[in-house]
Amino acid sequence: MQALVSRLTPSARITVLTGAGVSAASGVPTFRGAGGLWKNFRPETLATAEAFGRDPRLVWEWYAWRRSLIAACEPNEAHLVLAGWSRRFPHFTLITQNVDGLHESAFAKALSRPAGPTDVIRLHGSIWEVRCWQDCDASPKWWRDERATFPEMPPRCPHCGDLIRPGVVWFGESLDPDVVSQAAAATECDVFITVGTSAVVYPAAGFIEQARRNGAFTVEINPEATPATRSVDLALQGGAETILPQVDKLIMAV
Ligand code: BJW
Repeated sequence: MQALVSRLTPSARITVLTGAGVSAASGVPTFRGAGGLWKNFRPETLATAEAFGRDPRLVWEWYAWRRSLIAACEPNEAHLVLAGWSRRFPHFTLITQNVDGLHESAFAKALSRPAGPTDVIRLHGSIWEVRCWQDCDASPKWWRDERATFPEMPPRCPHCGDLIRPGVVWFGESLDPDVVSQAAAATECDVFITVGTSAVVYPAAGFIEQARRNGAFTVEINPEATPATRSVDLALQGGAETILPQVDKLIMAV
């Protein structure tokens, strides 16, 4: 751990990539592994555009269930430490695959201000945003809608009356190219820490290797081994909510 702490200096360019594991201690289920969502639900029936086209009601019921579950969750110590680092380190970038909004809530809680658009690079969108399924001209590209349940299922676009869809990135869909560019630029860093991701979903998983090629000291924080474990410079085995506060405490003591 000291090998990491000694590199977390005010001049260091620090990038953190998070996945579902960072929210596990908040009560948000992960996708893979024991208790993961994909144990009970098949991704291809719920997290693809084809699935939505086939059965939008089923897909929306799953997202409405997850919205209610996440609405009852609070950011944990891992989210709060990372929000604190964004203030402590001048060259800090946070990239997340998570759609739950808990990093943003942690900014509000730890820094007493809402998260700005550059505070969190969200690769896979947000569960709290929606889009018109037809991308109708009258509607914005996406908008926030934080209702956990909708009076009509599946919910409809207030502008054209067609369906709306969750504002997340499903399998087979392209990520927002601007967002990918921002994340790729952040792999030009001195320290790259991957936290709570199984490192199997691309392009996110590729950023770890990209950072290593760019000369970063790479670190993984995860209770389980992943495909990235053997290639990182340092693998810290444990929960993000335990390890990150430990690292933070050591930084304070320096
Ligand atoms: C803890 C913990 C604790 C537990 N503390 N840790 C290159 C190679 C191969 C395939 C591809 C490739 N490029 C693209 C692909 C295809 C595909 C892909 O990657 N497939 C692989 C699965 C094989 N990628 C895509 O389709 C992407 N699109 C794309 O690349 O567009 C270009 C393109 C277009 C057309 C064709 C091909 C390419 C889009 C990916 C979108 C992913 N979407 C989801 C759903 C989001 C919406 C929603 O939430 O409903 O995103 S899937 C799901 O996986 C979600 C997550 O963000 C993502 C990653 O999961 P994550 O975060 O890693 O979670 P888990 O559950 O997997 O892992 C949790 C980890 O936490 C575990 O390791 C635990 O041990 C750990 N943990 N407790 C710390 N307390």
